[in-house]
Amino acid sequence: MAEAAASGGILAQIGGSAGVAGLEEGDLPLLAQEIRTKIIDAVSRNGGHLASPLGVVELTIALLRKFDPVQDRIIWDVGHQAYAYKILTGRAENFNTLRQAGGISGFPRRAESPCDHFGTGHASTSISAAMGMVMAREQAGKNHQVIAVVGDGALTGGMVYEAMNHAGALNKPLIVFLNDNQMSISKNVGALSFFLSRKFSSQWLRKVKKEVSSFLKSIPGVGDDMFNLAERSRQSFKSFFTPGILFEALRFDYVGPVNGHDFAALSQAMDIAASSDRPILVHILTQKGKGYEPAENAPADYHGVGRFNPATGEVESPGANAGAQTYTNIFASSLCRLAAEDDKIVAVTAAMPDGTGLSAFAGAFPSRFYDVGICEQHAVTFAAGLATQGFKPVVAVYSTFLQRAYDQVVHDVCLQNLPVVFALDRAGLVGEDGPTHHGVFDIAYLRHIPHLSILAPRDRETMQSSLAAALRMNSPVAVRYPRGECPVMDKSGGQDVIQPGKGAMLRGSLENTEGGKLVVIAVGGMAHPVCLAVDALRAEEGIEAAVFDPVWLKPLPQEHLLRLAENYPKLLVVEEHVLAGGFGSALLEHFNENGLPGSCSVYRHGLPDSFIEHGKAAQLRAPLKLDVPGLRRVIREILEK
Ligand SMILES: Cc1ncc(C[n+]2csc(CCOP(=O)(O)OP(=O)(O)O)c2C)c(N)n1
Repeated sequence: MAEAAASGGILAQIGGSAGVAGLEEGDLPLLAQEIRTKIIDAVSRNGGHLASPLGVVELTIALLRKFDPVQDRIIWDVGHQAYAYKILTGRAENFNTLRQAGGISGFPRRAESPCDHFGTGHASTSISAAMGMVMAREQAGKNHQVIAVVGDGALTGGMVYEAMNHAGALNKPLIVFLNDNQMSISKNVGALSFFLSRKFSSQWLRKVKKEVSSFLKSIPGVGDDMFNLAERSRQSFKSFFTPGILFEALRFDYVGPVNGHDFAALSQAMDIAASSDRPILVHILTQKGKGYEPAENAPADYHGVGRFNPATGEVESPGANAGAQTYTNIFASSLCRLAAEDDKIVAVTAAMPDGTGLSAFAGAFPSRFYDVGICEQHAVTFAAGLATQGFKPVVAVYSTFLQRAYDQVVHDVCLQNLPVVFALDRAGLVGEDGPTHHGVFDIAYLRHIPHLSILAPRDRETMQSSLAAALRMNSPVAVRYPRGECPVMDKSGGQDVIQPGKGAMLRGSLENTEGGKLVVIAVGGMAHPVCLAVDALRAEEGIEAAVFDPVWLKPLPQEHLLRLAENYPKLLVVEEHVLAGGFGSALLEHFNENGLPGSCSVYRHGLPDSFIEHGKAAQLRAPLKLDVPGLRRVIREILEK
């Protein structure tokens, strides 16, 4: 392979995973280096996950030397770390299209390759899916391997234990590789992370050893013998208390920890795993960001990054919008301001302190901040518990991740009418992370729940006042806001959100004194592009349309809506959310129940009944007509109807 390396690299020569098995061990470090270069190159151009994929390069190579990615079923938990896997399973050539519209997805996808056996994106699902595949294999009498690769962060999600509990009882061959880098996105949290990193070992073990020893010695007659036996036992106190005991209690065999960057150790671990006839967990230690200094030094910053200079690691500033305030920033600063005045406000995140902006709160109010790990279900019920005791919890969570805590929202929070505020970030299209991460279902999965109010701020001012209004309510409230820059808009909305069920007229008037034919009802972040579209239509085409922002998606601003329906011939709802069950649906239901003035027609514009692919948010919005030019066309078309 030395020649191969000379003639364009090992990667170019091996042509896929089959070639990896044939390589000599001496060639593997060079292959790992080439893969890292390819990952850094693609991510520096397109943005994406970096530190996690870099950490599993050797593990991926070792996996593919032992297992067949088509016949065997390899499942990557979360899936953001599977870049090397993609490169080695037929996607090296177009890997540079990573996360681009029409290009390689940032996550495993069944439609993308026969080697992607299960689509992932949300954490902690891999062992459950693997268990389904294990039992399907048993039903079919086949003998391929089923393998889940799961991070220590994903191990903080309860589904992992539900699946292991099941696996341990069924006792069929299943391989779990625990990729332990001691990091979730930020530093991993929880008792388990202490356990895995053996932080309990020194002081705690000495104490346990002392106590157990004196207990054994104190047993009359046999105590000394038992103590000597324990001392001589194959398992010393220290090795007895390995991370293995947790998994062994769930009836998994445990192997490890194994150095995840040492090919010889990994190869041995693969052999042991492959020869197991029952559930086995192999504990692999890896370093997040391995092989790229900036990511090794700041793994949380390089968990997910925008475009950057690969030579220096310096992340590109986003051009003209550099320094722009995002909805997340406004949420973070508003929350800190409100919390300074009210010590009952506490904040909860499910492993996303940076993404949700709660790091600022954590710094200012460390004793009132809780990172519970990647467990949205627990986060919600935990907040419910806090609320029963007089606290005002704010659960900051991405719209897409709250999906998995639906029952906790219904049963634990809303049924008991507890004052929990859900700060729903990333509501709408998120861009390159794609369909697993778009937050386009939350209005539908929340608005039918009794007691719950929903606010959708449109700009900086309403963002601040919405959070304040939500915290004043003595009941559950969701505040949904999109990813990205939070505009400053000319209509002051500060007054509008103080009273539930009152919206704001942004262009035109409720009475339609202008005599317009159409009012656009723009939900949350859509208000800004809708106003730009309406302003352009007026200035450039002489077309008149009004704009109303409901602010409150629930309770509906009924009185305002009725006046609009009485005064305008056409109502058009615009929302970056699926049409089914969205705000437009709510409006139609309302008018169906309460009567729509005969002269008025209602139109809806939002997302179709399909999953939206990955790509730059602007590229996704254009064909959906959710950008300014598209909105202009939609408004014009409806006016012409
Ligand atoms: C249900 C859910 N909540 C939150 C996230 C956001 N998220 C993506 S990766 C990640 C950390 C995963 O840590 P780990 O499993 O240890 O993988 P690593 O990145 O360290 O390789 C989190 C919290 C998610 N993907 N799914």
